[in-house]
Amino acid sequence: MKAWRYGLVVLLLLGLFAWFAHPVEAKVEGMICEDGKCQGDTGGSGCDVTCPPGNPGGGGKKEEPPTTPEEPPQAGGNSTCSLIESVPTGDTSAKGCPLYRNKYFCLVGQEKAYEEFVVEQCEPKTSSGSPICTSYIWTGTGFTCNSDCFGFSISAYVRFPGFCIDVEPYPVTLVNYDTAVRNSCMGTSTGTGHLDYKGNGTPSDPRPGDLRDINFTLELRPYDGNAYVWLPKLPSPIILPPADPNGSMPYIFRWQQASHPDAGATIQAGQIKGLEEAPPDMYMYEGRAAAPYRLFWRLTYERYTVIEEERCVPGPKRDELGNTIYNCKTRAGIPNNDGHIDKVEVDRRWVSHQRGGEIPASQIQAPPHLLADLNGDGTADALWNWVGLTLRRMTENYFIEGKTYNFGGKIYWGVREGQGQIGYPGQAP
Ligand SMILES: [Ca+2]
Repeated sequence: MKAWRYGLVVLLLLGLFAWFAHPVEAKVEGMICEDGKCQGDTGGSGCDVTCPPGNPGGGGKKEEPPTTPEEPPQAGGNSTCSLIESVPTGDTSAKGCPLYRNKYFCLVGQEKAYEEFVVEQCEPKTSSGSPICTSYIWTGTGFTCNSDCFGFSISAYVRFPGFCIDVEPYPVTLVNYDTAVRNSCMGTSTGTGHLDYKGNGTPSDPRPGDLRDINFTLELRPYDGNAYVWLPKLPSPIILPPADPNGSMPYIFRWQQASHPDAGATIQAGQIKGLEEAPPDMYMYEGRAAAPYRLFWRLTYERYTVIEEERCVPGPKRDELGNTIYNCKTRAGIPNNDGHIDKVEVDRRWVSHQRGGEIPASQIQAPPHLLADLNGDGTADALWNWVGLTLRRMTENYFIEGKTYNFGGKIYWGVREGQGQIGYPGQAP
């Protein structure tokens, strides 16, 4: 094993130890708080008194993305690793969380290596000790989170939102020709499950503690706004910061090799639905793009609440020894105390409540290809949004042309030999 690999393993193990040793999952960034504390939640729920009131989503620590193509990693320096496989071991950690064996592909300079680490995936806990999402149902476009942790069952479905990679020239470019990609239109999505009423009473005759108008909302927000593009024969991934879709300069790169089968292009345009404008027998490079997302949850409801106030009520209070105590006057102007302070019901009404927070990606039971370990430390930092990818063709001046493509997270690109050719691909010379 080479020295840098020892270093990498030690670093990862140290990171894992720090992760196990500190209850980091107890602190969830971006809690929604009420009156400076979190409604109904206790330690381990992700709520604590340090979260600022009414300020969800702030303060999350940013993870460093993998080294960008412009700054290729040097041997002995930082490495880039990507999670390629995550398999449940069948065992659980000391904390009772399921253990997964994660396999990584790591790159340091020209050196390649596979690394394996066992990590745990815990769900955030509520005050009742249950995870926010008791179970997940993953579909091609999003997922359902079923929750039993609030004292009743409620589900919400959220789709992955759309995001755009603007491309030019597309779908065919030339060898050694300026080719452009740009990240724009990255969206946010929410999905809400609803219950009208939960409790022992009815909407017209409620009992104290009954809940109504319960909304459980999931929200997918961009992790940092960056999009990741992997293209064959190019330094990958290309990490694209968010751009203004109306004329912002894109990232420019050049292919050095035409998309022939001997260069790894094995699919022909005619086999790809939606690429009818390219010559059907032309071989295309196959790449992919995704954007990392964070998952947030929110529960809003009204609780039927007995409102009490301290009042002076007639008669004495008795203490533990049976003594009678008068400590207030029921009317102004009388010489002696004739009553005692006690809590008195003054009203019954519906009171709004809200709770929420982030479900860290490391605690989401998701298929491995959806878990984004952006810094290669063995812990997922985000969810990969593949399905929301739309490719938008740009004009040569980098304005949106109107033509779009959707290949479910894939990017097909044809690259022709450019010698002797003048003008843009697709145009007659
Ligand atoms: Ca990570």
